[in-house]
Amino acid sequence: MKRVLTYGTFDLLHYGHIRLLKRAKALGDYLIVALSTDEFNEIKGKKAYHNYETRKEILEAIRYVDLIIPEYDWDQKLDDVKTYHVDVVVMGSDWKDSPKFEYLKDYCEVVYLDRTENISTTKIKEDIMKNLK
Ligand code: C2G
Repeated sequence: MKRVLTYGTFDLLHYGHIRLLKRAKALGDYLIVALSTDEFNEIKGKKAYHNYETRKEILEAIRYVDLIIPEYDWDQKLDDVKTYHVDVVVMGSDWKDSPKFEYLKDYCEVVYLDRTENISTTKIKEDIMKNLK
């Protein structure tokens, strides 16, 4: 049983997120998503449209996702890898070579998958605002 772990806010779920989750699951047999809490989003400087419970409910409906745990701190990742016996941590390429992930390479595989172009939660919000004008 190869266990995969990924992190994120996953707000206003879009096909960039879905493609990340699909490819992450394809790297193993069991995908854990560490979902940023509302409090951690504040630390990240992100204001999600949906709160944690709603973002969790939406993610639970995605066939690739097997377990959702809270992400509440930058420094919980190594504990997560050990607690859940994670084999692979996967992130989009915007995180490539980030010290927030690279150190995990001593404990598990770390894989960066190409980020899907031309879609983001920010772009969705901006496009909606443009169409309202
Ligand atoms: N993503 C992607 N393509 C996009 C948008 C997002 O592949 N067009 C990926 C990101 O690279 C990330 C995941 O989808 O791996 C979730 O994206 P966000 O919710 O924006 O996550 P982020 O705020 O980067 O949180 O501790 C790590 C952080 O919690 C990561």
